[in-house]
Amino acid sequence: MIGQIVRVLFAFGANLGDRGETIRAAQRELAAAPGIREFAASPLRETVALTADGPDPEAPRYLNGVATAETSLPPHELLDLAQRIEAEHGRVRGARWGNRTLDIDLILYGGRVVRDERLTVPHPRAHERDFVLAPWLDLEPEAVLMGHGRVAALLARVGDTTRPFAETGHAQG
Ligand code: A4P
Ligand code: MG
Repeated sequence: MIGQIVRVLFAFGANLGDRGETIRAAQRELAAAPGIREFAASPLRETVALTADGPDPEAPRYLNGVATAETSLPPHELLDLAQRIEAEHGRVRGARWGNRTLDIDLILYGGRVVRDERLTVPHPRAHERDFVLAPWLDLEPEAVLMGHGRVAALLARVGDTTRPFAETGHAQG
């Protein structure tokens, strides 16, 4: 059977452990998974933790990044895969928006809208988060977020508090 090929956008976040190594390892696993191809990851950015009470400069900082890919997997199978990889990297589900070793969110699944108890796509908060928009803009300067417009304009509106992160052992482009 020939499945439909859909373009997707993932977002990655980590603020515990070896953040960069965890995100890069998770991305390698995703890129190698059956049903995923053309995987391309952004540079990572260091960001202030956004908690349920707002930005917390005292909390461990996050590294955040995004990646695009093409997939033949249905959206819920992609979520299963992402959650399996989160669990392998020691993700413990505690408080909402609490510290974590790895978070993988599905931001876009082609042009599809999905809204059920497990999955909301497009991700409902992506348009207001510099830690999603800034690395996305690094990867795709002309990117457009379905329903919200150009990523460059969205980032200008929310303001960019992220900082580039120099990865050790990461080849320069
Ligand atoms: N779920 C629904 N839609 C999606 C989706 N599009 N992608 C469900 C992934 N999961 C989705 O997520 C809870 C449930 O959301 C999942 O079981 C899945 O079925 P979770 O990862 O267990 O919990 P969470 O991530 O704490 O919750 P939530 O509401 O998704 O949080 P957000 O909005 O992802 O925010 N600050 C910085 N600087 N950087 C960050 O990356 N991340 C968060 C989490 C908070 N603060 C942050 C960052
Ligand atoms: Mg999440």
